[in-house]
Amino acid sequence: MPDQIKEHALFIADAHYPNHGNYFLKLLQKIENKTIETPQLFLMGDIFDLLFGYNNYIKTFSQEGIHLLNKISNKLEIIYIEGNHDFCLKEIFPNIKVYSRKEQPIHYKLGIKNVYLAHGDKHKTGFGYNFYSNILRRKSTLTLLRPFEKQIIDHRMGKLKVKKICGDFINFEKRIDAIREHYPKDSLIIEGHFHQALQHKNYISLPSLACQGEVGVVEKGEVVFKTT
Ligand SMILES: [Mn+2]
Repeated sequence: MPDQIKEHALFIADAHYPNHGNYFLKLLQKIENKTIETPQLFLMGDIFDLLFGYNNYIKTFSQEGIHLLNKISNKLEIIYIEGNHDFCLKEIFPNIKVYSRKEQPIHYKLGIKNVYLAHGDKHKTGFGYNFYSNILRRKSTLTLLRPFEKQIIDHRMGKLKVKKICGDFINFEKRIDAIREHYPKDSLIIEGHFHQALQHKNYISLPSLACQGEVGVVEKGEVVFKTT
């Protein structure tokens, strides 16, 4: 039996911390000091602009966020769905339920409705993307790259910092319909990744915390978008 998504559960997606604002850190502080109360926190991927396990240098960019998230995870149920910018996270967050791209979608229930959660880069990404992400998201690759880590990571971080991550997605409904084909018609699909903040039929494209400054909140059994 799938777990329930609880009333007042919080969905955070695509914060791209720390390169695209510190909304994420502010939000964590509000959860920690109980300004925001939630029984369940879903992190929907690309929360960090670049973070992966088996590497100490990459953690230095996001230390405050990592530390606070770990602290909160001692007393709050947190589900972390990895994105294409944050992966191999199980070793960084021992008290968080972390799901890799391979393990997605995650099946939950919202009332009697079946809900499928994924970051959003699972389907319709093509061979190149799958090849690249399968190789990259591996402990062996990350270990192998370690001697060059500073150059590679500094270079990547520099590019990510100036990358334009907000904007409209052309033909988005067509893309959504292609994703919807992989799921039962009467289910609800919730994803991040596209930064669009909209619902199309049974598909919810969560707001990006970095772009819209909003999160998803469950109110009276429905997911609504709210500024934090
Ligand atoms: Mn993404």
